[in-house]
Amino acid sequence: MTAPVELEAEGRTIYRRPSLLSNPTSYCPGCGHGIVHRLLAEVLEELRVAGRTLLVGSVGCSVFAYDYLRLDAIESPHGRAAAVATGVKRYRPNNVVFTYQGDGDLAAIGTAEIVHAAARGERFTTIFVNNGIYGMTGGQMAPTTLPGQRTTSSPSGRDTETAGYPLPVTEMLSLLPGVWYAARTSVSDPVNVGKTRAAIKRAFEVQLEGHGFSIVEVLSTCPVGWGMTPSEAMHRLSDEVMRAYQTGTFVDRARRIVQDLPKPGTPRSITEGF
Ligand SMILES: Cc1ncc(C[n+]2csc(CCOP(=O)(O)OP(=O)(O)O)c2C)c(N)n1
Repeated sequence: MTAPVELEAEGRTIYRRPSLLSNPTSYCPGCGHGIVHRLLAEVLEELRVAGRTLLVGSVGCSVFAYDYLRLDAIESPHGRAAAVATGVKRYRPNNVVFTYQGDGDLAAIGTAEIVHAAARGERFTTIFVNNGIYGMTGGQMAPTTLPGQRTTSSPSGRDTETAGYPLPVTEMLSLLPGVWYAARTSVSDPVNVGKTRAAIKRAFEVQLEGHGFSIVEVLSTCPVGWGMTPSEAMHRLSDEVMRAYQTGTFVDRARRIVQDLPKPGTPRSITEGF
């Protein structure tokens, strides 16, 4: 069934599907990727840059972005999106270039690529969808999995003795001077979806202003991988996940915002939260 392009209630338009978004998607019910796709479509339409935007796809459920966003796209091998985007943006500096990556792709196999692209201050944007798990391959533990979280490869829960603590990628990258914008948001409810939209827009503005690397990490859901209903997954995201991962803008150098990163002992900090 094709969803309506526009919905009205009481004479008002309450939903309009962005023209950049094709429909329907094949994501599982309750998956956050569809929400992030819509926000990307809205923002790129609003900024009027869709015609010169190039999406660098990755591997994982995130890969379907190139099916659902009517943008030019290039696919990269698992983890290598930041390296591919580096080449594309350097060769075509007038294009708006972004990578769309999951946490398995960006924070595991692709760690080196993202860290070095950020360190070099490459002038592209990364949309990093963190659902704390390898979604596409069946729900294995990722570097972002919370301590104690059961996954198919940590059936008794992530043991920090052997598997360490989750990687706070965006805080780590925000320390690098080449990183001009770094924020973490969530799709847990309409208010946070709105904040995610604002962060995605700001990240692209930073690129359009000609500055260095920009990244938005979006805390998201994987109900099937988490073994939950869509509604349970949304509750887990707003309770457990958002308690562990601080949201907000860590750095926006063009606006001279450099947030003090949480120190151990600070409530909701990246260490205490876990
Ligand atoms: C080189 C290589 N290694 C492993 C895989 C298998 N693989 C496909 S998707 C994936 C995990 C993706 O997880 P994530 O990036 O978190 O995305 P999600 O599916 O959760 O959106 C893996 C390991 C692969 N395709 N290529």
